[in-house]
Amino acid sequence: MGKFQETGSRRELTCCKLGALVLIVSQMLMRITSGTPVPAPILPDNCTSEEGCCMPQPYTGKPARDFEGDLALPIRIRRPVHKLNESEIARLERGYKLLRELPDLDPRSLSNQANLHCLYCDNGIYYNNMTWPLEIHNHWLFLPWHRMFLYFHERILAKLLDDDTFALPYWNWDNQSSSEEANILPRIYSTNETSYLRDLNRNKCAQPPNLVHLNSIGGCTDKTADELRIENTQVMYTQIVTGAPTPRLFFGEPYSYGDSGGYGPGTFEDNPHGTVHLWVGDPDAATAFNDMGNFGRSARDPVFYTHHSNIDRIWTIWKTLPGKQRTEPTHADFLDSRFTYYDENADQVIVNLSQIINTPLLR
Ligand SMILES: [Cu+2]
Repeated sequence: MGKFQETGSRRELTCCKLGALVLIVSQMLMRITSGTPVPAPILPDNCTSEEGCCMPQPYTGKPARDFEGDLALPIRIRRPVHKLNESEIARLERGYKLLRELPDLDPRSLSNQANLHCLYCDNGIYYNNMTWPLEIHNHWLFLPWHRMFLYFHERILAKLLDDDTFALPYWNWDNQSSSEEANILPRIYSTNETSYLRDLNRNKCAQPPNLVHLNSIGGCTDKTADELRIENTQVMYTQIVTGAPTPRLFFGEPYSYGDSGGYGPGTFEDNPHGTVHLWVGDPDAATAFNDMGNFGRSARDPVFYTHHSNIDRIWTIWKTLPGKQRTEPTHADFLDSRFTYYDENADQVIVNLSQIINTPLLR
């Protein structure tokens, strides 16, 4: 099972440097020679998951169709989770209650959405004749794949709630204000024992009122709240502003059809995205750092979606920062990669990556 931040810019190669060099060179050669966008996998037929992440069989939905977007949908505005009002909280609770009540055979259930995320990372999908499994982390597909995963998660909740205005909230962990409770694990996701937003596998040191540690390597820290506010601000500034002035630095290394993934995360994917995952996961779980800290189970925790809602938001903000290169990659292997998801009706939909960066289309 893959752990967040197993690779990345912050990790020193302490052994096998020669082996790593050979691997990197062969990766670069593969990138030069492969050069085609990732085609849409056939779900669940392409599944090779050894972690039991395959989607329900047989597939009972309509034949997979190309995503078109629905311009008749209302524009949804995502709000900070610590500022939701009572009716918004009740709606969110009800949505996750309905989601958790879906049967195991429904590909929209919370556990099957987690399985879909698992499939796209933990060696779950091998294309015919390919040496490496498809991987959507640690390179430039990370941000767009997760944006669309969230899009369908939001649409599934909206359908269950019969409310097309439903929008996911975002966990505003980048906000270090001492007068707001933005940078703690959201209370509505953590403090009520009967809440449908809770998850039992979490780090005991990630409970409110402890502040998030954006430089976390998992587990606890003895830093004070003031120290954490300063360090968190520094992390945001170096990872999003000074350390990521180009698409390659922010999104990560190129990834084409058939490549081995996992060697080139962008600054943002690594930290704070990966560090927040690790901070929330339970270091003492049977599989250390479950649920949030492992690819295979992270999307079982409802906080995953509010965390990634903030990732999506910061991606949008990054594009507005000064500098002429704060744009999405323009290579066809990026723009024309295609992914298969399940929509709010449990039908398979194939999305072209260029649609994912077209936010008006996503409403
Ligand atoms: Cu992920």
